Amino acid sequence: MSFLRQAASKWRFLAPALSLLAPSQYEIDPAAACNALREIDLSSISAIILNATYYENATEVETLGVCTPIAQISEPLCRVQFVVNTSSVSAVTAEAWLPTSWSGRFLALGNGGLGGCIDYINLDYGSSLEFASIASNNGHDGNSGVLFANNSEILEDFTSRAIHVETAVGKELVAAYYERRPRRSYYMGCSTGGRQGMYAALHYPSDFDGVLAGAPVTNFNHLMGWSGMITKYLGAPHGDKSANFIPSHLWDLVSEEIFRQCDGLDGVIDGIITEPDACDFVPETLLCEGRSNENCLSKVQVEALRKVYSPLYGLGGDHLFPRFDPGAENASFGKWALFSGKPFAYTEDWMKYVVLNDSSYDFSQFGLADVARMQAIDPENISTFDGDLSAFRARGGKIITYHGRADNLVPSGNAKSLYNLISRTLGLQPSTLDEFYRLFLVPGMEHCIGGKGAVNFGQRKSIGSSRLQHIDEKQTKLKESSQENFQVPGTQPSNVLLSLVDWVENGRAPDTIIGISDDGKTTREHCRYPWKSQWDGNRWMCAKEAIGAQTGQSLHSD
Ligand SMILES: *[C@@H]1O[C@H](CO)[C@@H](O)[C@H](O)[C@H]1NC(C)=O
Ligand SMILES: *[C@@H]1O[C@H](CO)[C@@H](O)[C@H](O)[C@H]1NC(C)=O
Ligand SMILES: *[C@@H]1O[C@H](CO)[C@@H](O)[C@H](O)[C@H]1NC(C)=O
Ligand SMILES: *[C@@H]1O[C@H](CO)[C@@H](O)[C@H](O)[C@H]1NC(C)=O
Ligand SMILES: *[C@@H]1O[C@H](CO)[C@@H](O)[C@H](O)[C@H]1NC(C)=O
Ligand SMILES: *[C@@H]1O[C@H](CO)[C@@H](O)[C@H](O)[C@H]1NC(C)=O
Ligand SMILES: *[C@@H]1O[C@H](CO)[C@@H](O)[C@H](O)[C@H]1NC(C)=O
Ligand SMILES: [Ca+2]
Repeated sequence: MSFLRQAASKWRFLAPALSLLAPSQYEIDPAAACNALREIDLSSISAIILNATYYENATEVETLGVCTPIAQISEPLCRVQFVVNTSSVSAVTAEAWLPTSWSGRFLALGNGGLGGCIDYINLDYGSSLEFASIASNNGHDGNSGVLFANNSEILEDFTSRAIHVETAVGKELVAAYYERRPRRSYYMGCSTGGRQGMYAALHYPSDFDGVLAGAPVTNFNHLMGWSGMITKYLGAPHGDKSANFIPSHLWDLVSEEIFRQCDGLDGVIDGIITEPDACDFVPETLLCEGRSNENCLSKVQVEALRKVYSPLYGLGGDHLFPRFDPGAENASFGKWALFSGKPFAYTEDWMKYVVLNDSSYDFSQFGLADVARMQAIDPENISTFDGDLSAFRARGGKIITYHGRADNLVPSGNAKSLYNLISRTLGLQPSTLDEFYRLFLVPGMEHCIGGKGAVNFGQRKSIGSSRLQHIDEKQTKLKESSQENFQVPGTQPSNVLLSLVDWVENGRAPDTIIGISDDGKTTREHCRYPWKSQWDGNRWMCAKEAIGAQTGQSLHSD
């Protein structure tokens, strides 16, 4: 096997100086080198190796943890499983997938929700793209907050420590296996993973050269508060016994009415509301007005909708969180998370196991005072709503962030708020901020993936369609995968992870990101905020002018 010789030839391509290394270094047998990692002593960094196994061929393997039983390995690699003690009462379990064909790059991966789940799909994706890839369980297994109760160490792993620890140990493993440290280090994650990436850039600015942060759940306490308030407006915890509750067949009606009022605002009736902030949804058109019709809403239900589609303000009238994006109500993933008449599970867990340490907490008491309380405590600095990226910027770090505009779990307004916070904090106007931080808003995309828009742009491994990815997360077997599935003649969707690499390593920043729809039929350029996606009669373009303006200046002619 030409293990390190192969790696070396890539190195030579990318970094000519390394061809000076002695040839003998390239003659190591990868399987033997992998087995040797079992004996490596990492006790000085509180880590132990559980196992190290070389996989010569694509295969399915059993996983660690409780989230998914089987993972796919697509390329030859050394799989290392390890545990790092982060305190006497907490530990992070992690895996490093070290591909035989290595680009010299390191990729750390994040988590989702309140998890707890090693991101096996992207370990496979990253290693297939020749990154030495690391993912952890974020300090606890599963996707609930129960273990946070009375244990600020496990909570700290989740809020701020696990990514830093997996990265530190991961880089040591890379050095041991390839006999050199990674040339460049990247991070990729979405949702909680997006927040973790932002946290790393803020607090560990030298961990990564590039961060890809999708739908980051920054301003976390207010997000938990907002989610809790939305469920309250809609009847939680009393479900269909509450007059505010809106049953699913009426949500279909609400969604239809929103699209009737707002789909065409962008000039194209396509089931996508390009700019939800331009949608001034008037729910009163759905009022029954005394009719005893099944297909209409009571005054109380319409009032609930008014609150859902308005921003959240605090007890003192201060703006806490943006509104639910009109059009996102029809998203398929997590569709009833906020509409079921039950408390949002993460908000309830956050109150019970973090804010109060009281598993008997009664959610019917939840209100704005609790939102203020969460924020005042800001448990282990979870908020991650800080615009001071100056240290990361000074090191030359780059951040790409993206957010779907039909995201029913985290409003896309949160990404705008963060962008504007950073701009304000650093005193940089967008054209200067864009030198290291770019936000791409993705019309018609749900939470991280999925939806009617051009939602695939390399933000994670594509498995035929992102619908299948949702199914895969629900523990079915992984399917054969290929990025090439998504290429249609004449248009190449972007790979946003490799765009980040190109930006960091070659200084070529992506002006736009091209996505392709789940059915493979539509591509569309996604614009970086504050540019607007605008239909010029023939095609979508990115324009500086407000949507609906007659003369948009094209991004490319800027
Ligand atoms: C981690 O903690 C466990 C349990 O406290 C202990 O058995 C183990 O030796 C520790 N590992 C390291 C590397 O310190
Ligand atoms: C290490 O992994 C291999 C392959 O899955 C397995 O056969 C072996 O039992 C594992 N060893 C330990 C100590 O878990
Ligand atoms: C890997 O695949 C090759 C070609 O099919 C086969 O010869 C080899 O035995 C396989 N290796 C393992 C470890 O299964
Ligand atoms: C909950 O437990 C954590 C960890 O022990 C502690 O820091 C916090 O003060 C506790 N909160 C309350 C309200 O008791
Ligand atoms: C909502 O989603 C369903 C299922 O995907 C679809 O059939 C329906 O047309 C959508 N409604 C609107 C208004 O887009
Ligand atoms: C946290 O500890 C307190 C004091 O020991 C206890 O009353 C409470 O039940 C614990 N909370 C949880 C959720 O275990
Ligand atoms: C949270 O932030 C405060 C204030 O900056 C700092 O003193 C503390 O160490 C931080 N905690 C963690 C877990 O990072
Ligand atoms: Ca439209």
